[in-house]
Amino acid sequence: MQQEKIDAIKSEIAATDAQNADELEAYRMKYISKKSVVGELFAEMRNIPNEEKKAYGQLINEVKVLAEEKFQELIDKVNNSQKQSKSQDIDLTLPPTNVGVGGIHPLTATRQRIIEIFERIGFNLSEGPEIEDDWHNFTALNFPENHPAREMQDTFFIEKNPDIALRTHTSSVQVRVMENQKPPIRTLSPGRVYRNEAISARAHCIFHQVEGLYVDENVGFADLKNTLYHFAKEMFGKETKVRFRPSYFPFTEPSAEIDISCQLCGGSGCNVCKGTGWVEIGGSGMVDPNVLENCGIDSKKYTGFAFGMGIERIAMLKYQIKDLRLFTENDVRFLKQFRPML
Ligand code: 2NL
Repeated sequence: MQQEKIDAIKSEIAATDAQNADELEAYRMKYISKKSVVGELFAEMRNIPNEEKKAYGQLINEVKVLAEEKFQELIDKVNNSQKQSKSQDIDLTLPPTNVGVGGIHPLTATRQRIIEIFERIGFNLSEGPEIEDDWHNFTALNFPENHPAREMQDTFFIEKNPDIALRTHTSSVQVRVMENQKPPIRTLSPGRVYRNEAISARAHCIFHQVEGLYVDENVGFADLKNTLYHFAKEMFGKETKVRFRPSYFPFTEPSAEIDISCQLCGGSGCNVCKGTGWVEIGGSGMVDPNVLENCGIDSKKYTGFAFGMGIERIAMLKYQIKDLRLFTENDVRFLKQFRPML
């Protein structure tokens, strides 16, 4: 009699299924809780004759274990099917989640701005090789045979052929332009340059330069000053003052260093300008007649001016960046700060 009842409950349990939390709860009420059919089997114990109690106890324990195992099985099943239906419920028409928009590297932004300023006053762009020969990097530019810049500590030469080197400035590009084009020439040469320097906050073996060259009839020093005056105000703001300081370069005569009023203190003196109120942004000068002749341009008919600036230096002044190494470390904490410049 009891045996039949127990077998019936066992097969009922085995046949039970659950699709969701409600059906799980119904199962729990029916087979697990105190008032469940299994609970009733335990309550029945007191009506069982003493000599049968042991066998009955074993039987109902089996039912209890079976009911609990099935319960766990059903819980797992419902959980899994919920996970699955979640992944099937993806709405492909929803807009994507924000994956984070990249920014423009400060050097790229600075280079683009410099190009924009000069393009508007008639300069085009020119490019040349980063691996140069001695002629384009030094000799055509009036560097004497024994000039210190040619020495090993400044230039990366190819050991087996010292006629080949990594360019130390983009003037080599402008030599190539003059060799291949006739005046008027108004060109801007941005690019990577290399010097054999110990890496520090202020020096790097790779950096970026932009050089400008203007060759035509009747180009004078006033044109040079006005062009760079215009550039400084466009780049750093209308309040910026410009100063030209006599200097020396092998390829220009006369030559001048270009200073602007300090961006940080406005000229009153601080530690960025070392109390002078001025910071250097580059060099310039009238192209030496020897250089024009070296490139096949008649120096009696044509004159020209040229200038060169470090892009890192301009970016450091504009954004108050204190260490040159930040440009190449690619630390996102640094790069993220330039995101709004998109
Ligand atoms: C500096 C100085 C300068 C030039 C670059 C140049 C190019 C040719 C002929 C003559 Cl093809 N000059 N470029 C002229 C004066 C200065 O750069 O301090 N650069 C970072």
